[in-house]
Amino acid sequence: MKFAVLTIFPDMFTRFWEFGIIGRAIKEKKISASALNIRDFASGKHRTTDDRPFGGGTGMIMKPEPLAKAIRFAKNALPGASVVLLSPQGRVFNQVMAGQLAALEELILVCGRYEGVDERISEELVDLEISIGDYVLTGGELAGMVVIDAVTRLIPGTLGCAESAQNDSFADGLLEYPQFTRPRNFEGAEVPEVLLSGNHQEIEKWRRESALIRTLLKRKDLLETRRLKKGEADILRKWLRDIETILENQSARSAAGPLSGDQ
Ligand code: 4GO
Repeated sequence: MKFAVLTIFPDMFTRFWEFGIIGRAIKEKKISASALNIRDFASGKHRTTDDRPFGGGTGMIMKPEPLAKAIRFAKNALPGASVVLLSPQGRVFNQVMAGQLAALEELILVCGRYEGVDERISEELVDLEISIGDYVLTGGELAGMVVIDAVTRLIPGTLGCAESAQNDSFADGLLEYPQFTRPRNFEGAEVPEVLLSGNHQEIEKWRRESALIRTLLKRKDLLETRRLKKGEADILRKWLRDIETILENQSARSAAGPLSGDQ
């Protein structure tokens, strides 16, 4: 994958490219990355990249000419690239989209500043608008970094075996199971016994159940839109029966009256 970022603050990316899995992916040529300064494509003594909005109002808008020149320059270097604009108006980014972008060869990421870019840029030169979530940032740069990070780690060869994307939260639409390392007892809190048992079948079963209940408790929305995998319906039914038993016992106690030993 070849990434090109367009920004008026390219220095924000110089250290970003250096570290961890992204740093290694660049060194090992699994990805290439460059940040181009939109100001280099602006004309005039002051190389202005922003201007006042037609119709009035507060704030400044990114001028279309420097942006268009920058996008065309990047497209000349990466002719097969899709052009992505980071914007609160975009499709909300998720793991499925990260996987789709990871399958591409080239990506141009446009990072706006001020109050955003001239609408004609998004209309004419942008293939896809992406939002990293429903909040407003002062610029698209951090959003661009989020997309690059999530995409890079899905490119084959960028993760070591230990970091494998297979067990990720969301990899199969569920949150990840709880993880523990030494010590066995940390400030009185014990590691679940089954994880120390050495019984790998039991450990697998515990992890599948924990991932499922955790998703139900923390992110019910993920389960509502996902097709249940083999065995998961049985696990949910077992919990449902346990919950029903608890409720039935409660009604039985209430029916027995206030002096039946209930607190
Ligand atoms: C992207 C860009 C939020 C996002 C942005 C997001 N804010 N949620 N701000 O992905 C135009 C000027 C957009 C600042 C930019």
